[in-house]
Amino acid sequence: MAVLRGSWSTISALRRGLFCLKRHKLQPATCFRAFSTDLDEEQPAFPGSRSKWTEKLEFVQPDLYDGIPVYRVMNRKGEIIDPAQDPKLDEETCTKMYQRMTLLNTMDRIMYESQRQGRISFYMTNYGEEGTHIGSAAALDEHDLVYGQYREAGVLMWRGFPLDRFMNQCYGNEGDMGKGRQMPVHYGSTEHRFVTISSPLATQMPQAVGSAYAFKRAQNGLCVICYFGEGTSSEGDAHAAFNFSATLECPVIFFCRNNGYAISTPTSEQYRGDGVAARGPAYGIATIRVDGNDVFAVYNATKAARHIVTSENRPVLIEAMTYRIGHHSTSDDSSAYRSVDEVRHWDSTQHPIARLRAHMVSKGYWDEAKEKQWKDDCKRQVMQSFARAERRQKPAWKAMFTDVYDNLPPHLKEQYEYMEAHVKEYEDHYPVKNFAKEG
Ligand SMILES: Cc1ncc(C[n+]2csc(CCOP(=O)(O)OP(=O)(O)O)c2C)c(N)n1
Repeated sequence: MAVLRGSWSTISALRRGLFCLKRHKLQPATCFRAFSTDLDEEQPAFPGSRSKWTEKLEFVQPDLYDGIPVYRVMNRKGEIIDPAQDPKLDEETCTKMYQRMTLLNTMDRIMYESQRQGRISFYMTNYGEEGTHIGSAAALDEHDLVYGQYREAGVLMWRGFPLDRFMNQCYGNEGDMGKGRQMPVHYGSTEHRFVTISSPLATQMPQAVGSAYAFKRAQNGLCVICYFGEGTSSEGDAHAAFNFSATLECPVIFFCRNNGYAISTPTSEQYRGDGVAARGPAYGIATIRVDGNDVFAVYNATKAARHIVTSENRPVLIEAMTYRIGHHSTSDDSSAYRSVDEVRHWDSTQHPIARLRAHMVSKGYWDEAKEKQWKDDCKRQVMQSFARAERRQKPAWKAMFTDVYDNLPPHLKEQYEYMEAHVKEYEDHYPVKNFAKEG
């Protein structure tokens, strides 16, 4: 082998080659060629590239290819297109999927209305994206760690986070684990392996990679899933997370919900490339684009992704194409930037819930009678939970100070004493009876 000629430089080339061999699981011939001076003429040996020489002066054009295809299992009517792709989920699993998707939908309706009536300060609905939540959550191990953005309540719902805890958090009452210190929909639960939501976009992404690296070191066979919107993928932190996950070879699934809008900014104004998926290969990340309104396609893709990330210790990127049917949040009015017809189209022809229901009806898993009974039951559950949350007191104001540090620092102690005196003096001006006494 030409590369073995010479002395010291050869040995170091060999060591580099062996390292490269191990790292990239390459065959010796492929690997050593990269360090052979003789063969440099045939193939460039620059560190960090895998290309061939060319004498054509040509720019790589972004529209060279048709775009990454969208993987699907069902058509719009809920029919399986290729039987080999049917996940063959049993009646119980399909029913659980359908019930969680519709429960989420019902909770969204009631909470959205309650915000409009001034009962809670803020809310974000998940309309149209139910398939991305339930399909992915169902394919994970319940101990896998979830980092969400804010529009992934269905993942928590799949894991059994009770309705009362959703409501308590949105009401910021004394039953809220965060004691009212976060905005509504900023859920978190250690028990359900769901890291508390952070408002600043992409915060969760480098953090998810850090957790995945820890999982890799612990060799616990688990993975991390990190959800984010396509708008968030433009944040610097998203790029840092992608690159770190690939270079550190971390078991993390990046799950992008591409719902067409970052508040009022449509995807056509967010990027010029082939969506978010096209960035995956550029970072050395295995990537798939999937129909996010097809719960089975999301399930299959996430299951396969989980297998790759846990067995090979490397990241995977899933771009789930979907559509945000609701407004961005209760602070938004989407009729200002998109047409009612556009929304109606997605709602009436592409809805993930309707698609799953059509499939279940064809299998004999679901019918009109079950639908009616479940609808009533679902609404009753949500209304009862909502009424319970509304009746509960607000957390004790003292918890603002006492439930942060183990030992209260002097500057907070001073503020605490000031507030205590203030509330006492102006007791009649504050709704103190609505607040618990002790935190
Ligand atoms: C760092 C940062 N910049 C801006 C915002 C304001 N903001 C909140 S949500 C949002 C749009 C995010 O869009 P996307 O990631 O596509 O998620 P979607 O809301 O569509 O689910 C923006 C700009 C923020 N929360 N954090």
